Parts: sequence; C-alpha cells; structure tokens
Amino acid sequence: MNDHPLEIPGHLTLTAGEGGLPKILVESAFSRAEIYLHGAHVTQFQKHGEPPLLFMSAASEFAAGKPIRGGVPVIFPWFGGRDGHPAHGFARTTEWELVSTAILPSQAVQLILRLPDPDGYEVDFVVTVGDQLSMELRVTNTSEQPFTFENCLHTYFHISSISDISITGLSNTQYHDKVADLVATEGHEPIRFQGEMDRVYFNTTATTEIADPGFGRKICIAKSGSQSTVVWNPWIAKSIRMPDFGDEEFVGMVCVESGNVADDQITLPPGDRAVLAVNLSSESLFI
Ligand code: TA6
Repeated sequence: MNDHPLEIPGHLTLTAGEGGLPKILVESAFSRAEIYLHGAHVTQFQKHGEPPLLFMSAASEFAAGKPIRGGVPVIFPWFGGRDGHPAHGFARTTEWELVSTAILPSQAVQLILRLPDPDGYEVDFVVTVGDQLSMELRVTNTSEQPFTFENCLHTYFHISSISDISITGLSNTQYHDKVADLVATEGHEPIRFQGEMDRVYFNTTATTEIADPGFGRKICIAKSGSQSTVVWNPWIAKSIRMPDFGDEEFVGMVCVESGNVADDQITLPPGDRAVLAVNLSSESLFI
C-alpha cells in the first residue's frame, strides 16, 4: 500500500491481505496482530513466544460481502439469523474506516476503526495490541429515538484439542442450549466438550477461562458492558456443512463470545453510549 498517514513505522502498516483486502499489520513490543478493514476483523493475535491466540480457518473466504471465518467477528446490530438479512448483522461484512492510531505509554499499539454511513448511531471499534488484546465496541445513539440492538465479539480461540480443554467461570449460570433447544443451568464442574455445543449464557458478567493443557496455557476472557456469553463448537456434522470451515478444524478451535444477545439486547436512549469491552490475556498453566 502507499504510505498511509496513520501508519506508525515499525508498529503499524497497511498492506494488501488475503483476497486483496486492506489489512493492518501491528507489531508491538509484546505481540503481533492483523486486522482487516473488512468487518474491522481481528484475524490474528500472537504474543511473542506463544502459539497464536486466535483460530483462523484455512478455508475462510476473504471477499466483499462474505464474513471471515475465525479471529474476532464483530457482530452488530443483531446476533444470529434474521429473515431476509445476513446472519449476525452487517458490521462484519462492511468495510470500516481507520480513523486513528497511537502508541500508548504502555507501549501497546492502539487503533480505532469506524463503521461508515451511520444511520442514527455511531460505531467505533477500538483495538489495543500489547501483552494482551483489548477490544471495545462503542455504540453511540445519535438519533432522537431509542435504539435497540444486539452486539457480540464472536471470538474464535486457537486451542490444542477440543477434547482436552475446559472452560470455567459460568457455574450456576442459566443458558439456552441451542442444540437441544432447552434452557438449563450450568453445574459446578468445568465445561468439557463431547459433541456440538452452542450455548447462550444469560445475565453473566463473569470472566471466563479456557484451560488448555496441550498448549500449557490458560486464556482469560475478561469483559465489561456484556450480559451474555456464548460458547460454541460446531463438532463434526456442522463442520462438514460449513463450506468456509475445514471438516476437521473443529478440533483446534472453540468460540467464547462476549456480548448482549436475545433477552440481553440493549435499548440505548438518545445520546447515550454502550461500550462492549473484552480483554484477552494468556499465561502458563504451570505457574
Ligand atoms: O455463536 C454461535 C453461532 O450463533 C452458531 O449458532 C453458529 O451459527 C455460529 O454462530 C457461526 O455463525 P456464522 O454465521 O458465522 O456461520
């Protein structure tokens, strides 16, 4: 790409990514990341000396109008299906605009992306790349009417093996099991996977953790401005039905998503702002 005024030499550059889509390369003192303007989509985050934190499907499409499969899809203004519209809203298939970049005192690299052509609301996505990956989805209601929407950072995590990991932080939390189509309450044991899982946990602000013995690490998913946590693994049959996802790729990924979905949807009064913030960190399992 030609020199872009917001580039930071040695830390933030724009280039042509997969499918020729504009991609932002970020190098911090602690980590590296890649963010596409398409969907304001974080496709890679990796701390120096660690395996990648995010999963990216080898079969993902990188094309106008198509969602990227992996990383952190930005889900807005609805979650899930909606008759006559693309699943999970239009934000993840829209070309966002890079509006600011900075090196913070912590030496983390921060960038702000803006959803163009707002229609009564302004949406910014703030990504901070350092020892941790922090993301904020900021929605401001600039209209005279209340604005009701869902939001979610639909994060795909890179794991050693779905059969070996476990997830904690959701004990005693009610959830909608979309596979069995029932409502249940999580027990006290860590969540483990023996098949397709698609659960929407409600009324939870809890921090969750993924313990991954295979990689010898645990991933901490801290959030604010979020009442819902979604846990998803497609397992075998659904993986085969997804053309942009390898039949065996379910083994190396799990989604733990933070947002406000279904009954947790947000109704924002005129002039108000809602901030969905997620902070991803990782550390050795053995310290
Ligand atoms: O967050 C889980 C989920 O809603 C699943 O039901 C599955 O559809 C997944 O999202 C992926 O959706 P997508 O539209 O990206 O294929």
